[in-house]
Amino acid sequence: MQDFLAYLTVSLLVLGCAPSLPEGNDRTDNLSLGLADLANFPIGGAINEGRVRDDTALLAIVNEEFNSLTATNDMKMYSIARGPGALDFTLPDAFVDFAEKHGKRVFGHTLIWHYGFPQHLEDLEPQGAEEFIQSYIDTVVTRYRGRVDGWDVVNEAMATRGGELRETPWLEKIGKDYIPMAFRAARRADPEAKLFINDFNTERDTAKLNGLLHLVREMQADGVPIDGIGFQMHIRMDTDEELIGRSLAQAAETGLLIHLSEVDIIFNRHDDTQGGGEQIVDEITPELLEAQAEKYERLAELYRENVPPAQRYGITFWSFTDRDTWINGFFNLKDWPTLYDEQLRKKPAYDGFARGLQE
Ligand code: 9MR
Repeated sequence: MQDFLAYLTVSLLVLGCAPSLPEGNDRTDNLSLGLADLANFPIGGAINEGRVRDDTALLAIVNEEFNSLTATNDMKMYSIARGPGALDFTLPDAFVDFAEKHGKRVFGHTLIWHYGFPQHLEDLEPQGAEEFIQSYIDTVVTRYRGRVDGWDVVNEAMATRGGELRETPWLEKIGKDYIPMAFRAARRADPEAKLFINDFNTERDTAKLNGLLHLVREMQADGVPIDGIGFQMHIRMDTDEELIGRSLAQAAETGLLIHLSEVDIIFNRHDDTQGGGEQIVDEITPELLEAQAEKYERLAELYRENVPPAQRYGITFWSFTDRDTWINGFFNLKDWPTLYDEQLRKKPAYDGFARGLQE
């Protein structure tokens, strides 16, 4: 152990940095520094337990690089409220056990979302919908009390574009109150868990960000327990960097935690709808990979420049390999949005992001 510590100290001196090893992060088998070691805030990845269970290469990345994990789908309502019967905790239990076993912070995604609205709830009247939200959140959040550090309580509450609320079955049945109701239920079930509202395109759609921040400020004024704002941060190579910085700074003015919750960076375009991709880059080149590295570097810097240290909940990558990325299937594209290539080798993007954490 002495030798190991001496070696580690020398390595850190050689590298000119002195990161602290996150508690419980099982990195003692490898002396190279992972992203979580380089950052002074948590670095996370999104996975499903079933995907990583038997995939040693993916598991190695998880253990080397991240100290926080989000379930891609394992903790969604459609994975738990599968039918009219009792809730099914097979997938989330396996995920939380897995994350804990590997010493990672667990982030819960997501309690209330329009996508995958359970079919068996479609006929619920307002009262029944309210009761369902309260009891669903109570049961799920209580089950993982003290084990899940934070929750995306409501995901994508805002319309895809602009500043209005999204017309979801929850809004239709309950009205705007479904949002504070969900946060209050989550706080009652776990007073310590950090409660987030999470959305996409808010770094670049100013009207959407303003709408979201208006909602957040209303909640704060009404004493609704909200702790954080998630920027999914599915961005493109041409997403304006100044605008990203301003948006983060504006959100940070609320005093809440800021989570970059689902980061990836694409070369192509889409219209935010399933199958709505527009292939403008057919082939990846070293130049493009280098440009992407710079974008990842800048993103890490923008987070550090615009979010005060106490408000940095962390940066989480969404299906963080080009092999597993959701982008290609969802938008019907061929893209290269992540830090790892299809063979799970580090891309220049990885080094760029690592630089951005340290400068
Ligand atoms: O990556 C996720 C994909 O595997 C699922 O099929 C899909 C529907 O549950 O959700 C994807 O993740 C989304 C996340 O939960 C919310 N923000 C957008 C993400 C990409 O669609």
